[in-house]
Amino acid sequence: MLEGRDTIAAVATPPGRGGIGIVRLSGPDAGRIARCVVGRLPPSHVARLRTFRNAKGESVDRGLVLYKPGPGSYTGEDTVELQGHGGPVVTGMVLDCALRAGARVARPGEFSERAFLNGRLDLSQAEAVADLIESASEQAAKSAMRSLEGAFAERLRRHVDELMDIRTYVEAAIDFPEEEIDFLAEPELVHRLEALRAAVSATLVDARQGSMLRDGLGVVIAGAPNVGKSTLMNRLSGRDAAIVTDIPGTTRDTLHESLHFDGLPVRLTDTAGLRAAADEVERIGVDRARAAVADADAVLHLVDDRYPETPPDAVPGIAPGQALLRVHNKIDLTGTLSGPDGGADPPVLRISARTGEGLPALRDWLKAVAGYRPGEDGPFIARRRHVEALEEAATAVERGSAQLAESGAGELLAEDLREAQNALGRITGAVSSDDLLAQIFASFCIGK
Ligand SMILES: Nc1nc2c(ncn2[C@@H]2O[C@H](COP(=O)(O)OP(=O)(O)O)[C@@H](O)[C@H]2O)c(=O)[nH]1
Ligand SMILES: [Mg+2]
Repeated sequence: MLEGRDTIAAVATPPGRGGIGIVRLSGPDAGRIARCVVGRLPPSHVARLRTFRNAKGESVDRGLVLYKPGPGSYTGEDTVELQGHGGPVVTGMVLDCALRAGARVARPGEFSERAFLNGRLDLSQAEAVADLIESASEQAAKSAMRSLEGAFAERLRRHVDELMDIRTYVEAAIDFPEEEIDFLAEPELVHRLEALRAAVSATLVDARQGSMLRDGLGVVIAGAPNVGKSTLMNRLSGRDAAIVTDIPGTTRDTLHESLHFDGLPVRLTDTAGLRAAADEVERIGVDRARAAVADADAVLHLVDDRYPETPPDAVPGIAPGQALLRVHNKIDLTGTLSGPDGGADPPVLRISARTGEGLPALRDWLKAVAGYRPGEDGPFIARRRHVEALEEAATAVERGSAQLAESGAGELLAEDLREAQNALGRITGAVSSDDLLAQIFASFCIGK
C-alpha cells in the first residue's frame, strides 16, 4: 500500500434528489474522521444505523454506516460509506462534517485511481469502471462488466508472460553465442513467435469490437450536391434531421446523428455537397465535410444512379486505408436493381434513399466494416488507446519474427519484443505516465 496519502471524501451518488445519498471516505484517516461524524464505527463490512453529527454535535442526518478497512476495500485503503438521505443539501452537510473533521474533497476518479495505484485493479479494469457507468447500450454494459472482472486483463497478462518467456530465451541465446547449438535457429522459437503474434492479433480483433461498442462507428455521407445525402441521413436516422430540397447546396454545415444498428452505435454525419463552393458559408461547409471524411471510420460516397457514366471523383480528404463504399442512389428513377456490384473496387451498392430499397445491405456493409458480430456481446470493452497499443504490439512481434527469419537478428528481435511488452504494459498500467493517468481518471465522475 502507498504511504503518506491523505483521506479523501466525496458525494458518490448523483446530484439531485433521491432515495439515498452516499458520502464516501477513503484513506488512512477514514475511520477516525467517520467516528467524528457517527460516533462508534460498526464492525467491518456490517451496516449499522447511526446519527450523523456536525462538529457542534447537532444531528444533520441519520443513515447506514459501512466500514471497510483496507486492503479489502475498493480503493485498498480504509473506506467508510455514510448512506444518508438523498438530497443535495443534506448530503452536502454530511460531506461538510467529514471535511471539517480532516478529509479533503476528492478529485474526479480519485477513488478508482487509488484502487489502481494500490494494485486493486489494473488500468484496463479501472477504465472499465468508467465505461460501465457510461455505457449506452446493454451490450456495452455487459462487455464493460467482463473487462472489470478481468477478462481483458487476463488475456494481456498471458501475452506478457509469453513475451517475457521468449525474451528471456532470446536474450540468453544472444549472451551465450559460443554454445554449440544456435538457439535462435530453433524451429520451436519460430512457432512460439507465430503463436504469440496470432494470439495478440486475436485480442486485437476483440478489442476493436469492444472499442466499437464503446465509441461507435463514425460514418460520413459525402458526395456531390443533390445526390441525396441528406435524404439518406434522414432515412437511416428515422427522422427529419437534415433539410432536403432539390436546390443544390442546401446542406451547408455538417450534421450529426447518433443511432444504433442492432446494438452497434453509429455516429452518422451528413455533409455539405462537395463542389466548388458558391459562397463563403458553403466553402466552410465543404472544408468541414473534408475534415469529417478524414476522421471517419467509414465513408459512403453517394452518386446519382442516373449519371453512372460520369466517373465518380475521388472523395477529398479520404486516406488510403479508410473504408469506402460507393453508393448509387435514386434507383427508383432508373429502375436498376438494388444490391451490390460484385468485385468492384471500391465496392458499389445500389439503393434508393427515397424508397428505402437496398438499405438493409448498406447497414450490413457498415456492420461488416465495424467487424461487428450482432448478437455477440464481445468479450470485453476496450478503448481506442488499447486498440492502438495492441496494433503496436502485434506489429513489433511480426517485425521481430521477420528480422529473425531474414537475418537471424537476435538483437533486433529482442528489441522488438521489449517494445511489444511496453505497448501491452501501457494498457494495463504496468508502464504509465502521470499525464496518462491524469487524463484517464479526470474523465471519471466525482466519487468514483
Ligand atoms: N427519386 C429520388 N429522389 C431522391 C432520392 N434521394 C434524394 N432524392 C431527391 O433529391 C433531391 C436532393 O436530395 P438531398 O437529400 O437534399 O441531396 P443532398 O444535396 O445530397 O443532401 C431532393 O429533391 C430529394 O427528394 C431517391 O432515392 N430517389
Ligand atoms: Mg444535403
